Amino acid sequence: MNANDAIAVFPIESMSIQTASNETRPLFKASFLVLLIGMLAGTTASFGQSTNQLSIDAVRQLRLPDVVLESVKSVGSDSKNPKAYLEVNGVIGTSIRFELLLPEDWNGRFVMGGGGGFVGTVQNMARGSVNRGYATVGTDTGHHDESGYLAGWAIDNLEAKVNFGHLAVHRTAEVAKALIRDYYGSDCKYSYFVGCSRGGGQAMMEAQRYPRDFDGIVAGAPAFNWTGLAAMSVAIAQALYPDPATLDHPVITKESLERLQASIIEQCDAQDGLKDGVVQNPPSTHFDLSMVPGITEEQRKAFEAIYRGAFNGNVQIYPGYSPGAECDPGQWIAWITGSVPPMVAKDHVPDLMFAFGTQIWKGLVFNDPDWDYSRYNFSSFERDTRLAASFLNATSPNLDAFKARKGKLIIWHGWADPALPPQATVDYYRQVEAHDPNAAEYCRLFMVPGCLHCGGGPGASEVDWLSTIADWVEHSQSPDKVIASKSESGNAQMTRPLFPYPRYAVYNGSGDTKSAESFVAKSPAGLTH
Ligand SMILES: [Ca+2]
Repeated sequence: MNANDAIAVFPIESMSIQTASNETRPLFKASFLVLLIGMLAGTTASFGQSTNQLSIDAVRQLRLPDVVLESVKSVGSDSKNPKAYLEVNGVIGTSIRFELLLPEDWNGRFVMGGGGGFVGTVQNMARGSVNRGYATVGTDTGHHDESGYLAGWAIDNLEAKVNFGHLAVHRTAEVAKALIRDYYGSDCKYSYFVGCSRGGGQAMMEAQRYPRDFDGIVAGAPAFNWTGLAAMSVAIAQALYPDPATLDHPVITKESLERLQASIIEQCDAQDGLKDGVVQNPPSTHFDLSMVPGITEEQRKAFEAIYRGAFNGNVQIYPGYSPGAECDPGQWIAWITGSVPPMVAKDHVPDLMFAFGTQIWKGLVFNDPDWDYSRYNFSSFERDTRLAASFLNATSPNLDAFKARKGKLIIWHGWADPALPPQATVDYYRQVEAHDPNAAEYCRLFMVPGCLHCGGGPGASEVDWLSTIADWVEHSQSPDKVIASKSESGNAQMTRPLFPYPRYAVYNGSGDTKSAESFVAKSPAGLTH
C-alpha cells in the first residue's frame, strides 16, 4: 500500500491532484486541490503573447545537452482541459524525469509546481495552471518510488540524494526554460515556483540556493528542515511507540484524541473573541494539558511529547505541534499517532510521520535499513546529520541574492497542520527578519488559522497564491491582506482575511462571522491596525 491507501483507511479530505500519468491521487503528495482551484479561478490577465511555435516534429528533433526527450505529444482541449497544449516528457542526466506542458495559447509565463513526500513520480502541483495559459513543469526529483514515504532509493546513492535535495528542481527549471525558448521563440517573461509540503521546501531551497531561477516563489507548509523533522518524528515515535515490536498498539487512542480536541476547543476557541471552532493564533492562546479529562497519564505524556518536539539536552532541535492542530482526530491518527493497520502490515510503520522520520534516518542519514529509532540518543544529532543537512535542508535565512534579483517569496502555513509543525516555519521567518529588518519588502509569511496540511480543515484556507505572487512580482502589489475562503461544491461558504505575520485576523465583534469584512488585523502586542 502507499500513503494514499493509508488515508483511504482514515479518510481525510476528498483532495486529489492530477499526476503526470493522468491518474488521480489523494492526500499529501496531492492534497493541493485547494491550490489548484485557486489557480484555475485566477484573475491575472493574459499577455496575449505572440509566439512562433515549432511544429511537433521540430520539437522532437530538439537536442539539449544531457537531456533525452522521450515523448512529445499534442493534447487537444476538452471539457476538463480547456486549453490545448503540447506535452513533453523527458529525462535529464541519468534519472531526473520531467513533464512539461506548453499551451498553444501561452500567457508568456512559466510556473513550476512542487511535489510531495519523497516525490518519486513526476509531480506538478501547478499542473492545472496550463489552463490559465502558463507553461508548466514538474519532476520526480530523480528517483522512482510509488509510495512517496519510503527512502530505500537513497541508500548509498549520493546522486539520488543530491537530486532529491535540490539539484533536480533546478535542472528541471533550466531545461524547461530552454524548451520554452525553443518552442515559442521567446523567453518566458516571468517565472514562478509554487509548492506545498515537500514542494514548499523545494520552493525555499530555490530562493536560497538558486535565486536566479524564479521571479516569484510560493512556499506552502514547507518541509524545509529535513533533519530537524526527522529528529522530531523520532522523538515522538520514542514516546508513542517505545517498543518497535508493538507498532499496532498505539498509546494514543481515537477516544483520547477526541477528548483532547474537545478540551482544546473548550479552553481555547473563545480566547480569540469568536467561538467558531478555530484557534486563531495558537501562540497567544493559553492551553493547559493537565485540564484534559479522561486520559491516562501515559497518554498525557505522549501528548506532551507531540507538543514538545525534539531536544538535544536543553537545546531544541525542532518544535512540536501547536495546540489547535488536533481539530481532526482522523488526521492526527494518519499523520502523527497511528496506528494505521495496513501501513503496519505492509511497511512496518504505524503512521506517516513515523514513516518519514525513520526513513530519513535510514535512507538519507545513516544508509542503514535496519537502523533502530527506539535507541537513538540525540546527543550526536549535529554530527550525525551534518552531511544530510548540507543537501536536504533549506534553513538559511540569508535571502540577499534573491532580494538583489528582485525576487518575491510568499511563505504560508496552516496553524492546524497535522504533518509539519507550523511553529518551525514561524521560527524560520523570524530568522529572516533578524537577518534583514526590511525582509517584508520581498518575503512575507501568512499563517492560516484552522488549516490542515496544505489545505482543508475548519478554517478558511483557499487562496489563489499564484495570482497573489504574480500581482506582487508583475504589478508591485504587495500582499498586505489576502482573502482566504472556505468553499463547498465550488461555492464560498466563508471568507477570512490573512495578514502578514506577526499580525493575525480577529473578529470585530459585530459583523457577519462568515465575512472577511468582519475581521481586523491584530498584532501580538494587542494593537489593532
Ligand atoms: Ca475561535
